Amino acid sequence: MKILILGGDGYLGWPTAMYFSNKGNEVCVVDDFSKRRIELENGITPLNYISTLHRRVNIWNQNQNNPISLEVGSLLNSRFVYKICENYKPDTIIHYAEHPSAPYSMKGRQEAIFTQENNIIGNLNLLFAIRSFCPDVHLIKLGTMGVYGTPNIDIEEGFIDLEHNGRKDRVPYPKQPFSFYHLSKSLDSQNIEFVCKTWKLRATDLNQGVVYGIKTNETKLHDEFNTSFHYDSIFGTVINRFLTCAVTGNSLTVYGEGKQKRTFLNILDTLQCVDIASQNIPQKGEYRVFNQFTEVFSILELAEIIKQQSEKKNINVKIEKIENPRVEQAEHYYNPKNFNFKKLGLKPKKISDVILNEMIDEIVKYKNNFKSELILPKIKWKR
Ligand code: USQ
Repeated sequence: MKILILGGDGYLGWPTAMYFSNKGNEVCVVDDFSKRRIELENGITPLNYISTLHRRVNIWNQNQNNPISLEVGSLLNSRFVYKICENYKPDTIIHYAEHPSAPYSMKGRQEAIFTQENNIIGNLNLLFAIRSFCPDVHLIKLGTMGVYGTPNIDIEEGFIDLEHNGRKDRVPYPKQPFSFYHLSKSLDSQNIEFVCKTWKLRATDLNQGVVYGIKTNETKLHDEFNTSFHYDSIFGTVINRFLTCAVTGNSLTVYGEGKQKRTFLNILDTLQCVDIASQNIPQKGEYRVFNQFTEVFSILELAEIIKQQSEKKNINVKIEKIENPRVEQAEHYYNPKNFNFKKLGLKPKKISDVILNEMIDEIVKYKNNFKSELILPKIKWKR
């Protein structure tokens, strides 16, 4: 399969590129390095050592049978996107090239606009390029569970059957996003659904939960193949942050009472899900949504799991409740469904096993790079 991976320098993009290349696919990675620029602007560095994408690709190509190709450019540049689709003619496009941080998007006007422009207009450029140059391609776009919010009813996979005034219909599941970032992910999804109907494209939207993890089978092949592991309050996701705090002797920063619930999955399960999605190709004109997560916890439950598992390695952990910088429901019903991936054979990892067997030891290796000033959240949802 010819696979274009947009956002190939990212936390998920680079491991995905190696994973699919290792399976014998022809892979091309595309990135504009805008996440690295935001890191620089905000004084953020990942915990582990990260090579340039060029170097990672070079070393991969010297050591592995199947080379990866690399293109540098932004999805905001429509001519670049057209050229890539015209020249490469992919069978599958895995679209990770959207800004991933809810706190960044809530920092101010400029950051909100940048996030939405990059994510929505970049995606639109891609859709037009697909229509012109590769209309049969399978677009797999990374979405987020955060588009659903925390409604007081079960969360279905993208669509819900409704009965209203005696009539029935199947309609898109209501969106109640948590941030300008999550809003960008619902607007790009609507555009994709619309063009699948109108232009007869085919797409899978992966509404993914919060990812954790530091290693994949391929990152282990060479020191230069690390993927970026963030623990700061802008790019670090909660489990990665909590574990880094635990290992470095800092308190776990539970926002509010920690009763808010979220969905989670390990980075290896992200790879498995994207693989499963790529092998099960939708019909022309079909837009489908898979909820991509394996476990559900409240933030306090998560903190307790991390404390218990860390103590098995003789690491003492303190949990501290701090004022929640976000506006989110403090306590709520939460029952999201993930039948699609289960039906297609997903074999999930368990958070407690991954933490104990892998993550703690790996974070210990890099603990001297830890910068305590990156932990406390500085961006607030309300002024
Ligand atoms: N939280 C804490 N303490 C922390 C950090 C976070 O209590 O130190 C809480 C937050 O209040 C929130 C939850 O943990 O309720 C998750 O926060 P997060 O920063 O791990 O995740 P989030 O901002 O929701 O975004 C992350 C990724 C995003 C992805 C999303 C999936 O950055 O790209 O789309 O997870 S989801 O959350 O399902 O929408």
